[in-house]
Amino acid sequence: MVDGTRLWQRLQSLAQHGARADGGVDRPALSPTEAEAKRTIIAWAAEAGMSARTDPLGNLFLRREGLENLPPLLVGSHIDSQPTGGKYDGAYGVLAALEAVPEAPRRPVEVVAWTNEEGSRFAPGMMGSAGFAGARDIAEILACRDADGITVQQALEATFTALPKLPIGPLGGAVHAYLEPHIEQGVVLEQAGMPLGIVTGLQGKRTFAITIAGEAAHAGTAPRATRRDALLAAARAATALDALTADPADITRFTIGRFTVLPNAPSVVPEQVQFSIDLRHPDAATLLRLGDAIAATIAAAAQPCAARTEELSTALPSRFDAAMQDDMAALAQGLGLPALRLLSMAGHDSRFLAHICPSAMVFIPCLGGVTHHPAESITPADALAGARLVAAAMARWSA
Ligand code: HGY
Ligand code: MN
Ligand code: MN
Repeated sequence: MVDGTRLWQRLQSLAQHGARADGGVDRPALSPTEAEAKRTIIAWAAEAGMSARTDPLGNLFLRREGLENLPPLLVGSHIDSQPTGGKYDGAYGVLAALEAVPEAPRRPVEVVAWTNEEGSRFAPGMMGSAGFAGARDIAEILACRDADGITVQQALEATFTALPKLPIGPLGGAVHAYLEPHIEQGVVLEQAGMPLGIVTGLQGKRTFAITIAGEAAHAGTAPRATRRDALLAAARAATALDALTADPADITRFTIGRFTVLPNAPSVVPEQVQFSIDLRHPDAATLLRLGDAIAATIAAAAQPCAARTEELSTALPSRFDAAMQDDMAALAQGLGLPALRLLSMAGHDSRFLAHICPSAMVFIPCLGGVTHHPAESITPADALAGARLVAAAMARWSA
């Protein structure tokens, strides 16, 4: 039986791992704070008689054995956060799943917390789910470095050392189906006055790493005529990309979220700028057209500086399993809980699980659509409603 009070208390308790003074959460992937959060979740799972294991990518699995030895139903999300994150992005999905696990299912049920969904410490994101689904090369993942030069491999070893009793199982394996509960991170449900969303799919997303190479020079003596100023070149490129992705219908999402200048000294003409691009669109052809134009747009605008565009990830729009959506719509109706079908504008680990098994998502509102922000908030009533639907779906799909 889903206990809304316990779920709410656990959401607040988990948020203490990486708590920010402003009420938000800063819990980087494979960090000591994330390892402590895992320790807390493992203890809660043990109270419910569930076992815990991890895998070579640090994904965390909490398992309820089934009456029969079948491929498990997998339900969960992630517990890493953005540096200025909220309490509920990802964490809600893991804790709602933990709250909703049936007592004696025919099919095993596993609650999962994927490694590095956010892609903030290590880019790109969704490493744990992509590696699990065989969609990314493991060696490439392990070699990724954070801003301090620490590799995923080294961060994993630190996490395994912090949790020495946690068995490390194999990577991947058969999965019966996957369900990801998550906050909407938009305002559609709130504006519709709906407590639940049944997600039809994910919009497409392409991410890029850009390097603009200029030449360091003295701010006082270097003539403008001979300068190769990487910052002004990057500014021209950003302006040109803004024009490229301008969209009167306001559907295209173009973001430069990270921008670093070297040597970042007030009296030195910048010699290098690196910046990120996050491009999203629900239409595959538009996403391809705009993404394919990025490199040439930057190269032209950055002259006389040199520009390098590296695509980090490409994910076309994806659709979730129609039968699972219909099941959830019927279950929500049976629970007397209104539910709206909607496309997800945010990316989720379900993108990769959908490559290997029938997958679905359920949303609850987050107030004002505020997310990836310390003020992210949900209501206890919506948290409970979501967990009740997850419990009904888990019971149905593990029977
Ligand atoms: O970026 C995303 O869409 C996800 O919230 N990490
Ligand atoms: Mn998330
Ligand atoms: Mn997020």
